[in-house]
Amino acid sequence: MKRLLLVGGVGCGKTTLLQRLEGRDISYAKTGEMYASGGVIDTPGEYLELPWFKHALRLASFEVELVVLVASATVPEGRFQPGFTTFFMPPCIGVVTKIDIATPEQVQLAGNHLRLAGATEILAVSALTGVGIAKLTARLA
Ligand SMILES: Nc1nc2c(ncn2[C@@H]2O[C@H](COP(=O)(O)OP(=O)(O)OP(=O)(O)O)[C@@H](O)[C@H]2O)c(=O)[nH]1
Ligand SMILES: [Mg+2]
Repeated sequence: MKRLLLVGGVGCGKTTLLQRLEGRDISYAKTGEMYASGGVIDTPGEYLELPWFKHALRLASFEVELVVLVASATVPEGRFQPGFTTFFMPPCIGVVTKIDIATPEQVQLAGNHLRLAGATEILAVSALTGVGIAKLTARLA
C-alpha cells in the first residue's frame, strides 16, 4: 500500500477505514493524536476542524505519497474548504465512507464536497461492511 495521510472531520471513519485496509478487527478508538501505522498516517479529526492544528497536516503530508480526504456520507455539510487540496504537495483523492447507512443522494453530495475540495477522484466505501474496499485497496496498491 502507498504511504498515505488520512484527513477528515471528527468521526468520519478514518481509523475504522485504516483498520479495514489493514485487515484488522474493527473496534472503535477515538484518535487522540497523529500516529503512523505501517506507512499510513492517521490523524484526529480535530486537526482538520481546529485551525491551529492545520499546519501539522501539511507537515505530515511531506512524508506520504498520497493524501486521502475522508468524508462521511452521513454528514450533509462539507468539512473541507473549496480548494483545500492546494494546501498539500502530494496528490489527493477522496473517499466517501459509511455508504452502508446513507442514501445514494447523500453519497453523491459527500463526493461533490470532496471534488470541490480538489480531490481528483472519489471512491465510496463502507469500512463496516467492506463494500468498495477492494477497489480502494487496488487504487492504493
Ligand atoms: N455504519 C458505518 N459506521 C462507520 C463506518 N466507518 C466508521 N463508522 C463508525 O463511525 C464512528 C467513528 O469512526 P472512526 O473511524 O473512529 O472515525 P475517525 O474519523 O477516526 O474519528 P476521529 O478519530 O475522532 O477523528 C465509529 O462508531 C465507527 O464504528 C462505516 O463505514 N459505516
Ligand atoms: Mg480516528
